[in-house]
Amino acid sequence: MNAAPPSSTGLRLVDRGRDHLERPAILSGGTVHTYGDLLLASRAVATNLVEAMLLGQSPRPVENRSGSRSVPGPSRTGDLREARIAFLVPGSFEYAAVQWGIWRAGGIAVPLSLSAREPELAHVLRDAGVAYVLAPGELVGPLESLCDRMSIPLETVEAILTRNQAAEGSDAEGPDAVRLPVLSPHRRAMMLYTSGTTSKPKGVVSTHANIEAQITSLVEAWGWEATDQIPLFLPLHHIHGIVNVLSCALWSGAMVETFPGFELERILNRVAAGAFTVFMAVPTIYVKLIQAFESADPQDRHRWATGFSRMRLMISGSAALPAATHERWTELTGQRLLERYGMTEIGMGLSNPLRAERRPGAVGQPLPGVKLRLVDENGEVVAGEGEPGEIQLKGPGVFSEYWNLPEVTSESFQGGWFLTGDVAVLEDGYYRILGRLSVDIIKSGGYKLSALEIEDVLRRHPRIQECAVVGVEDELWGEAVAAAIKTEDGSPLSLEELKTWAGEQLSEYKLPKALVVVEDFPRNAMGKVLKPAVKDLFRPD
Ligand code: MLC
Ligand code: AMP
Repeated sequence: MNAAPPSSTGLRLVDRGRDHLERPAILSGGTVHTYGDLLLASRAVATNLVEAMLLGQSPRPVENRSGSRSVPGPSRTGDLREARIAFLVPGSFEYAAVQWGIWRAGGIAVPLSLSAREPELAHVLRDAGVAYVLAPGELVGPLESLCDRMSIPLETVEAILTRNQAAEGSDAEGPDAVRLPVLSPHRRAMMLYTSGTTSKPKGVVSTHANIEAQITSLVEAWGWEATDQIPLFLPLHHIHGIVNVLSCALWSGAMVETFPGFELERILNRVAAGAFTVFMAVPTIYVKLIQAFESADPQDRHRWATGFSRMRLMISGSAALPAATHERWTELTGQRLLERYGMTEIGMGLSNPLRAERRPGAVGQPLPGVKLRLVDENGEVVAGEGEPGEIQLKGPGVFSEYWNLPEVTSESFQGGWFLTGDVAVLEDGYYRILGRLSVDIIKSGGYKLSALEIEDVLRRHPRIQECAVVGVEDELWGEAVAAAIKTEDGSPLSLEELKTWAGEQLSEYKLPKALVVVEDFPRNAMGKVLKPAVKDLFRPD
């Protein structure tokens, strides 16, 4: 039985918005949108989606990892019953309205990457079995022929937002109005595509309960308040932007200011104007900010430093923050960055403390609700400090399954512990990340890339016989994609030529930044390419 009050959606993130109806939620495109606006707009999205979907095909219910959760059967209320709804929407008020709207209608939100090329979008739409696609008018063009070929309905965000707007919270919906479902937190909510040890990205499925646990853990650990104001410039098909920034802020009644991307100058001006209390970014962004400081005139440096120094909290994550970058940032702004560690499958796992030492080069301790252990190469839980091991993790924030990949899912868990593939060590009470078990995962500017996915594309080049992709150390990107190739006839191929060709199939940020043409690859006795030795090919002498 659901004990929620009659006006409840069953989703605490959405229901909490009613406590802040008049407060600003999202500043986007120069307009302030309140929580009341967000509730109204998300309700319009939900009811319009339900109407559109009920008129069309009924979505198929699906089994989860344990196979135990049943999806509600047909009811008088309109319920998308976990249909996958994809949306290609830049960070904005409309993004939040669409995400909440899909949730309120009982769908699974599948945010698409704005950088994705057509074959990448096609993989997600096909793999997820997407039933409906939403995009703003200006982005519909590139999706039209794809959706047409795949017979997936495509609608503009403008249309789905404006049809049949009903008053939020009123029970005065007419007899013909769609009644939205009261949702169980154990329903699937979101699918994020993540690259990794398989060539094609996998769909990471999280339930509403998982997302809520990820949010509440961070709200507690980082002291989120309704008075907080945060800029949002990270991509919104990844957990960093979606959960840590957008959802934590909206849970707290705080305000988010959206930017179409990392617009350095505009963001610095807003920082100098004192617009933000909290700031979250990946290490590459801190490197870019340091470069901006170092080439600015003293007046600008002073304005920006004052803005940053007044914030109550600045966080770095998604990739390793070099201790030197951490320290340089403190010299420039007086801020001690708080570094934390996370992953799409788990939310955030480890964090330096809000009110105690924030140690450069370390990621702190387990966050509230997170149980963590390190396991060595022999499968033994490490006994104590100083012994490295793979991070294995349990907790209510851990995802439910990789979509349609039951075997991959079960191989990713051992006795209920999720195997992250990251290696860490505990030193003097703080965990430090040492690296990853797989050489095929590359973290570039906070994006996780699969060497296997990039190799699969490069291998299709008519002149490439064989190739090996690796991540090489890079001051700006953390790791940069580098490709070693063997051409059919030993003829040269330029990086630019390769990028132009591969750029049709791969997002720009996956394209190699360095290229060598080799006569043969370094191999072991079995003939297998030795990736560590391939990395050495890119080391400056
Ligand atoms: C852009 N480029 C990249 C890149 N981003 N190349 C490699 N890696 C990247 N991450 C390319 C551009 O395509 C362009 O190519 C060139 O680099 C210069 O681009 P730019 O305009 O200077 O880059 P910018 O637009 O400023 O983007 C940089 C960035 C962005 C750091 C803002 O990459 C970004 O938003 N990263 C964050 C990703 C993220 O949110 N990850 C979280 C995943 S969740 P060319 O060829 O034209 O020169 C996760 C869990 C957790 O990790 O713990 O949080
Ligand atoms: P993603 O799959 O995009 O969610 O990326 C998750 C991965 O990012 C983790 O498995 C780590 O390898 C890496 N990561 C996240 N935060 C940190 C950090 N603070 N230090 C080092 N690596 C990190």
